[in-house]
Amino acid sequence: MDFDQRIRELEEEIRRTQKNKATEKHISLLLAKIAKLKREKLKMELKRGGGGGGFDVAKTGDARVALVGFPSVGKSSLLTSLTGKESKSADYAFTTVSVIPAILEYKGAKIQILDLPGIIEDASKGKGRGREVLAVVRTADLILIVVEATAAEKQLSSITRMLHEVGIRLEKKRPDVRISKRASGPMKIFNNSKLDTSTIIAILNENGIRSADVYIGEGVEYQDLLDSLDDSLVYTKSLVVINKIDLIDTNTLDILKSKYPKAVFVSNYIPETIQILKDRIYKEFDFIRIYTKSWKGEVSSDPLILKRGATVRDVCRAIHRELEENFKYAIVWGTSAKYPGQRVGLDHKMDDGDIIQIYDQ
Ligand SMILES: Nc1nc2c(ncn2[C@@H]2O[C@H](COP(=O)(O)OP(=O)(O)O)[C@@H](O)[C@H]2O)c(=O)[nH]1
Ligand SMILES: [Mg+2]
Repeated sequence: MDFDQRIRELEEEIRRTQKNKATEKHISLLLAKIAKLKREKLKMELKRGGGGGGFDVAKTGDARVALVGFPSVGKSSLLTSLTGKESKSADYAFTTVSVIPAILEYKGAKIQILDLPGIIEDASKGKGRGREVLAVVRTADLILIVVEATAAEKQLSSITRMLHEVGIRLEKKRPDVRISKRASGPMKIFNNSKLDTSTIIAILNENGIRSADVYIGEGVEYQDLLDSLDDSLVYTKSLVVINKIDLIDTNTLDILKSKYPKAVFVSNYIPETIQILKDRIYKEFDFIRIYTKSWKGEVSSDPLILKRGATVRDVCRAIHRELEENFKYAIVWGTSAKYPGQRVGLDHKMDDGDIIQIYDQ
């Protein structure tokens, strides 16, 4: 089947349809059909594009960051600035395209950074090796969208559109929709949104769901409902990095800063900006550092890196599988302890910078 053709036809039908209350259901159904086709198309292409060619890189470290942007925006230079590793940008720009991994060590965390070949316009439609690049981007915990200060707006909108096309949702929480399928019986819809319940049922039917308990949260839109039916979507944090600020004047920089208050403004030639970028990357993960103390009383200088909210149980798991099973108690120093040297159990929540001594059987 020609997916693109079918999608275009449906999109054309939507354009032709008057938008009002009476046609809302019809349009939503067309959208559902489009979403389904795009999903099938993406699955097929990911299968085709997956594997080989230097694109599979083992995940190492505490988190993975992908550098995404057009060619020549300075991704490889950024990799070098952040990690000290040469990415031989010129070499592979013209010959092989591959993924270059390097480790950024910051505050004890080891963050894997992937330098990817620049994605060109319409990479999401399969041009160049864009599809494979985007397949790797899907595996990242954080996406750095790198654009040039001189073309920030244009590049940003085009990159975000491409990421959306390949099923990557940026900075967005999963929609507040819960569906538990049942073997038989009628649809039970708990609808707290403004959406029309019969349209919701029609969309679910269109996706092969005929019997289920469905909860739709407040503020859910049709696109959210469609997204919630799509298990190929990934929800990934992102950070916009506006590079080469050395090429623009301070006025232009100020305008950009007010336009993109959350973006990080950098230049590979201004080390302070790279330092700020390292810090912003680290903060995105909300890591906490836990120092272990041996029974001899020596505190490790190399912290364990865990997610905020981690408990003593998570600390045990990070050290050794069996430690949790043989756990007796732990002693904690730091802000999570009521007093220095508090004795705690597996469910005790740790804080950044805490020291822990674990006693097992
Ligand atoms: N002026 C300026 N040039 C840069 C900066 N970063 C990279 N470049 C230059 O931009 C070109 C492309 O850089 P490269 O890192 O290979 O880009 P990539 O294709 O995105 O990996 C090279 O000539 C770099 O020297 C920067 O911060 N400022
Ligand atoms: Mg490069």
